[in-house]
Amino acid sequence: MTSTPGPRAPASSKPEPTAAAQAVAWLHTARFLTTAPRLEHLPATEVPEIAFVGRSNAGKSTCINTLTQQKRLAFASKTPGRTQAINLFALGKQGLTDAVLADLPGYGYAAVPKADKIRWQQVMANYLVTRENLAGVVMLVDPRHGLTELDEILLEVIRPRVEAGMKFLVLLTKADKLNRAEANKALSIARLQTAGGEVKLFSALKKQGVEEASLLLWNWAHPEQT
Ligand SMILES: Nc1nc2c(ncn2[C@@H]2O[C@H](COP(=O)(O)OP(=O)(O)OP(=O)(O)O)[C@@H](O)[C@H]2O)c(=O)[nH]1
Ligand SMILES: [Mg+2]
Repeated sequence: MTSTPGPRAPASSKPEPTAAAQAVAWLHTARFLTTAPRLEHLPATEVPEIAFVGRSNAGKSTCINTLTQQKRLAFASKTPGRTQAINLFALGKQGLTDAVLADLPGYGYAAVPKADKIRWQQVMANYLVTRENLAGVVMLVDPRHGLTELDEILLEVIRPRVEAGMKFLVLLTKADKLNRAEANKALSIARLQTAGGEVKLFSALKKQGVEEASLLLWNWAHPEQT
């Protein structure tokens, strides 16, 4: 991203940290806020909220841990379906919350009973349609699986909000498992499938895409300063 300036450096005689470095430092302030088994248990928030959505096991919780540089803020696991509630994390320096990250349960995990699956799809859809302060959605896709049917449904659910100005980013996760040709192919297919939306490669293992994603999130949460 070269077009949108990032966080402003504080006035000081020290060399100014880059916008990306400040965005990364801002994400590191993340702390657990609350967990809600159902939508109606989620507290209303006053600040911009950024939700991480995607198929079960896509790497949402790992992505949050990587972006916030914390090992176990969000629960990541080899077992799909690990995140079963909506978990909120507060962001902001000096204990002042200026944004919230939401780790949502993954969808599409085969072993989940059908009734639970449908319930969760409804919770997700409700959240994405009704959550008032939702400023942006990060959709995580494992490019080795491509977009699943549920990803497509979710895209349709959020399309009106994206058209109304909500921010949207697709992260192709586990990019460390792709070679360069596969990565380029995955990028172009995802760009087509998301109608030209913003798509980036991400690897928690190699810390690929961390600065870019951090800057975007900072900009989403501070539109008045960008
Ligand atoms: N190689 C590699 N593995 C990753 C990466 N990100 C996540 N994983 C692995 O993928 C598995 C699932 O990661 P999670 O972060 O728990 O996935 P999730 O999307 O939160 O899953 P649910 O909570 O079930 O929806 C774990 O074994 C992670 O270690 C990555 O960038 N590279
Ligand atoms: Mg998770």
